[in-house]
Order: sequence, then structure tokens, then C-alpha cells
Amino acid sequence: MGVERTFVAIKPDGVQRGLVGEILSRFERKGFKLVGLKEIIPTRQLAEEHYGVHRERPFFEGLVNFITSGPVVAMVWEGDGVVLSARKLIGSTKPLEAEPGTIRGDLAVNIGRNVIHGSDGLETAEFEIGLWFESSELNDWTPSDQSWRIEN
Ligand code: D4T
Repeated sequence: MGVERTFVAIKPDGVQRGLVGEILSRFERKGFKLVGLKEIIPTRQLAEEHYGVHRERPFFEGLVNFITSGPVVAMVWEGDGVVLSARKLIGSTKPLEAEPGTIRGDLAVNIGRNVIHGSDGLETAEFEIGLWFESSELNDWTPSDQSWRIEN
């Protein structure tokens, strides 16, 4: 399938605060298609690979401790332009700078507890989907109302 996919994860703070349904519904209502979903407490190895680009940053250790501290809801969403659009739905990394109407703008105040992650580009999305999911965990399916959401 050549359709665009992105990786999104509700971090432990979002799960602990009971925001899973609220966040899922925003992606559903936008019109994207959920093709993978699971709850997982990440191993340190998974967390360190996921945040590998930040390995030298001072917040790396705390970030890995946090992301491995409890359940994460890992998702793959599909649709035209979904990588960039998901970043827009999520909002700025710093919740206090995130616009109202975005997930972080509405639901978070702290950069270290910013509720959700979304891949920041096509290549990152491919890497992160492969890191968090087996291909057998991803589903190709056609929503019965698809023709109402996309131009055919
Ligand atoms: P993630 O990757 O979690 O979606 O966040 P972003 O893509 O929006 O932002 P990022 O990669 O720059 O940061 C990754 C992660 O690290 C935390 N963080 C970041 C932190 O705790 N302190 C900091 O100073 C920064 C820059 C928040 C998100």
C-alpha cells in the first residue's frame, strides 16, 4: 500500500489521566483511519531506540524513565497527509505554546508531560512504525463510510 501512515503514541501521562478516548476521537473525527492499536509498557531498549536522536540531550534519561513508567497506547493512523496533519492536531512540543484546539494546547501544560507523540516526518514515521509494530499487527481495511470523507 502506498498510502501515508504515521506513528502516534499516547504517553503514560495521557493514559494515567484517562485521555485515551478523547485523543483517539480527535483522529477519528478528523477522518483518518486507524490501522494499528495496542497498549504497551515499553522496554528501556525500545524507548532508547525511539528517542535515539536525543541520546546526548540532558533530558534523555528522564524522558526514557518517563516513557517506560507505565502503559503507552501505540497507534498507526493512515490517510493522505497524515504525518503533518497529526503534528498539527497534536500541537507544539511545548504545551504552553501549543494553540488552543490542539491536543497539547487543550490538555497539557508541561513539556516533560506533553501527553502524546507523533512522528515528525515520513522517514521517521516509517522507522517508528517498524520499531513499535510487527507488520502482522497492521490492518489494511476500507471504512464503509470512506466515500463520504475522501474525494473519489
Ligand atoms: P515527541 O517526540 O515526544 O512527540 O516530541 P516532539 O517531537 O514534539 O519534540 P522533540 O522530539 O523535540 O522532544 C522529544 C520529547 O522530549 C521531551 N522534551 C523535549 C523534554 O522533556 N525537554 C526538552 O527540553 C525537550 C526539547 C518532550 C518530547
